[in-house]
Amino acid sequence: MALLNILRYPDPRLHKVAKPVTEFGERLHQLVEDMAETMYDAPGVGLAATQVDVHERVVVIDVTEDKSRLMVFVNPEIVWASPEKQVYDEGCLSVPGIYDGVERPARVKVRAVDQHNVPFEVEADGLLAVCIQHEMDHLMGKVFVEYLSPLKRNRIKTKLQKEERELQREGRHA
Ligand code: GNR
Ligand code: NI
Repeated sequence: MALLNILRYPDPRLHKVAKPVTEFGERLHQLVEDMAETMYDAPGVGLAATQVDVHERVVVIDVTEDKSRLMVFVNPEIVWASPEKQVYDEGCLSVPGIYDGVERPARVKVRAVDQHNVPFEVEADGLLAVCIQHEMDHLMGKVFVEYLSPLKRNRIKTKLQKEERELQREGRHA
């Protein structure tokens, strides 16, 4: 059991592309456990391995109120996306304190395996559909602020860089 450090935008490591998982052993099981613990602690409704500086196709999601339904997606692929779109006010644990509207397909069908290499498919709508697409973007090195205008993105970058410098200062003095 361990809490993992979450990378903060604009860390360049958030733009690395994750590789497929090929080994379904103890190391993967530990990663999934630590990612779930980190997501629940944050708290967040999803976490991609990219955000904890592990560049493999692993995602955990739990969109329930009472944190009762952990979903583990290894090597996920979107096999269908609805032509209808929805706009959702997105946030990200790697972009703390920032929320803005992003338009994406309203429903998606995803194929993945779990941490034991057992295949499954889910058809998702609402927040789950948003979250799956948001997490799969992370695996491709994409952060949701890249859907916003360059002006908004630059303001966010400047704000977070300032906060990061402040955190570094506090850390040194602690
Ligand atoms: O916790 C999270 N909430 C959220 C809200 C709206 C749209 C997407 C998300 S995902 C986010 C956790 C996160 O950063 N996952 O990568
Ligand atoms: Ni995110």
